[in-house]
Amino acid sequence: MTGDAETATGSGRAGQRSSVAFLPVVRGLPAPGRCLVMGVVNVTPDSFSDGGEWFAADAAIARGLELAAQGADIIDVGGESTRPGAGRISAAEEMRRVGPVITELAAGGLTVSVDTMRAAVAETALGAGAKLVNDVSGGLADPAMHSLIAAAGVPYVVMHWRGHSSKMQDSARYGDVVREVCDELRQRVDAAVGEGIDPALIVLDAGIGFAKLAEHNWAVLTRLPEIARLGGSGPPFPVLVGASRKSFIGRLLAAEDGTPRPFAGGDDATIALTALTAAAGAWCVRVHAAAGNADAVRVAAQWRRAGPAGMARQQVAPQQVAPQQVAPQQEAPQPDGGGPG
Ligand code: PMM
Repeated sequence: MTGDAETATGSGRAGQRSSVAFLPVVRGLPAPGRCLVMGVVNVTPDSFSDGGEWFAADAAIARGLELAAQGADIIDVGGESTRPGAGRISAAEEMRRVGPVITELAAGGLTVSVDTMRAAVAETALGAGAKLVNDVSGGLADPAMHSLIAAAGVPYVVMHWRGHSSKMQDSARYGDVVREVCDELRQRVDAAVGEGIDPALIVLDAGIGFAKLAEHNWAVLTRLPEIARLGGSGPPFPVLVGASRKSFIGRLLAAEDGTPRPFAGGDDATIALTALTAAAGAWCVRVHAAAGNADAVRVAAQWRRAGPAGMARQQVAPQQVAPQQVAPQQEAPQPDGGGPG
């Protein structure tokens, strides 16, 4: 483990330093100048959040297209459920589930990510047109993952993870959850960079609901800027937030008798979290329903532009805010298309 976030970031991320008004840009992915919306398509019979609704390939493809039409910038396709207590499926079955869905969505011009912990599945997905690998284990589940990502040169989500779903909630024990999440993420980032992954292609995720109780989820959600800098003072990594429909929302919104709100009944609260986390600088939110979240990220972008940090940035001469200062070798942020007011 290194003692400083700068160690892992090294020269590759120099210049990706951003003020609160800047959003990181990840090479090869959409850069609309606001927090991105990642729509979830779980090609599983048993995911907690959508209960197998998109298990058939044609239903999953239709859902991906629908999410994109509702404003999702990226479609995240996963074949293995990670709900607490879930067992594993074979790699062959995982590929069978996600392969045709990714092929079809990518062929349709959508930006697709694959949600997998397996290098072999990631490789198949990249071959089918996926542009981003979303690894909830940050490389812990499959030692071949980092070298595959390094060779492919694609963006890579490193999530905080303490073990497979079958017993991950046993590990939901922390003294200082934010510090421990930062330390453990830093180890994964160092391992990834050590295997040749470009730090500019790494996205961090604190792993909401993964080995975390409600109090842990709220702590990390409210301290995203610290997570982005891995608890140090180096440049921030882009941060992905996956809070959508998770059980801590259902518990917050429980009925008077304590019965948790069913998962789909958490969509409005998810939108509220999207607005809050996007305003705090999240790079992307991973959600099950796109439309309201697509509105929320636009509200948050305007909030950031209109706020003191955004105003200060507008007062700086243009040559002082050249795109390279935001993200070298990457696209300049583009306006979101929304006018003033
Ligand atoms: N959560 C789930 C699955 N994949 N990926 C990332 N990066 N972050 C998450 O929080 C995350 C994930 C589990 O939720 P789901 O069953 O609703 O997809």
